[in-house]
Amino acid sequence: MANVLREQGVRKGDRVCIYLPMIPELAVAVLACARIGAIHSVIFAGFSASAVSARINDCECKMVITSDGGYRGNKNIDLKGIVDEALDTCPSVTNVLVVKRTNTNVKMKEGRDQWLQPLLDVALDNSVAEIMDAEDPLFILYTSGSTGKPKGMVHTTAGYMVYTAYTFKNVFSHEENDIFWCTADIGWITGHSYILYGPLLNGGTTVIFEGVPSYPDFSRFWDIIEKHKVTQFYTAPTAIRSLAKESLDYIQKYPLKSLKVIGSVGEPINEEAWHWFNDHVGDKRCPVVDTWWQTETGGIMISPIAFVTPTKPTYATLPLPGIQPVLMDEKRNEIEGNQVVGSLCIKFPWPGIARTIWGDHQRYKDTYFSAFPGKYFTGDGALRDEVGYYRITGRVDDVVIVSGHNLGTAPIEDAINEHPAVAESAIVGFPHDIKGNALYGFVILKETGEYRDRANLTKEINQYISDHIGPIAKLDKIQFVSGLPKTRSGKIMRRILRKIAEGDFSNFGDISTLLNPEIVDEITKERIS
Ligand code: 7RM
Repeated sequence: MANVLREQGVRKGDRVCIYLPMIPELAVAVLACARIGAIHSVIFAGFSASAVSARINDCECKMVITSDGGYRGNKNIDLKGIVDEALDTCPSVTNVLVVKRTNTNVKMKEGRDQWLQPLLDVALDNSVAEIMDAEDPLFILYTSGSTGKPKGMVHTTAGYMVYTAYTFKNVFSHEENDIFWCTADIGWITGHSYILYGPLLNGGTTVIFEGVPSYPDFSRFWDIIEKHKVTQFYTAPTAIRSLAKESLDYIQKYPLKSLKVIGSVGEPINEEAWHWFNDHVGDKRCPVVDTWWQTETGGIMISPIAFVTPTKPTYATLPLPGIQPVLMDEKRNEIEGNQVVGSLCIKFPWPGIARTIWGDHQRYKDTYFSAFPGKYFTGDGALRDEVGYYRITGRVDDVVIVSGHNLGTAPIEDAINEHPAVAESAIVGFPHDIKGNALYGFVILKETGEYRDRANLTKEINQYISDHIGPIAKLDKIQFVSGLPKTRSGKIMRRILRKIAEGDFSNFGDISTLLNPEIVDEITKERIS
């Protein structure tokens, strides 16, 4: 593959965008770029044509690697068609390589598009690795920006690889012959770092899964763990919650004895989900590593080290050796001591930190280094408990001030999720004449049917909040919904919910990164005024 890329004129420093489903060719394309010093930019194969074209134009890649199609559950996605549409507005792209996956009929543009396999068939099978400087870019990855233009985070050859290798080996206690499975998509940083680079740099075996946890049924994950004797299983709270609301029969059929360590990433894991994961997946025997990190950090920053750090539900626990987190107050002072809350910053750089935003170094400085001068600002809030363990409470912008009280929406959601009828919830603030802000809750119910009486349920949910947090955190409005607007990486797009709660339907901004844009209409129609 490296030879094919060189043959097609790709050179060190050139950008190559990769828009592929979770097939081996995706890993091969990424690694081939790394070998020849080309900067890969993987675009998640669920992004729309306009999102693809925005990313291509930002990094001005020469080449796109895609496929005739991809499967998602029982759906067939026309990836090549999406690329064709995107490329109408992408003058930098001269070359498109197409992997055959679904045997869908696609249009091939003369002089631009070629099938990959015939090129591989005639390529030489030895290729000299390009010599790189430690600080040469390895890849660009766009963050699923909740506002504005996506940010192309730039990671470097040495720093990123050192950091992913180090964190992978230690956090997951990786040993020879382990079978590591991270359920993320390679289109996200979690897939880059812990499907590809981390495991492979350690000579490990990594599972690539093309599919969804619910197809053909809710046993899929457990079936794969059993089939491949997976030793470390790394997934997201959103997946855990979606499986926890189904019958236990789906998981109890599987002994899952091969598992040694289980991990969570992507958002705060609520208490109920943590226990379900620990009890039913880890069998109370596997350490749960709740790993906090970001696209920008390259690898895991705050996390238990399996078999070393005692775990605590909902806590990411301690920074990894070499990482120095600090909590800051509104006056930009460092908060000392324990049992405190603040904005999470990192005091000193580490090997895996993103070096810049592609083409916009000023934006990089403004976004990460200006709120708290001299420190890297994560955008997250955290608390430090009595022994110095960290719990990430969510984005700092998810704080709502109600009657002068700072309320984090995440702990309120935790409380609601404890209610036996609730599957998932999201809370936002909306302007209120007296309190300044009040709280609006969007709640998904489990499909048990026990709780038909919505008015009663509303009272009970507020009672839960009262009991867990205090009456101040009670919700003014509760709307029962069938889903929440989520980005493709499972993050709730709260700015949309905030607008709906406010009653402002004029401009939801860019919703092209939503997995389920249709839900926005449903929620808007049934809004409680
Ligand atoms: C790896 C990844 C980053 C944001 C981050 C947090 C949230 C991630 C956790 C978490 C609580 C965790 N990269 N986040 N992991 N919050 N506990 N273990 O997700 O760039 O896509 O997102 O995700 O808010 O700032 S990301």
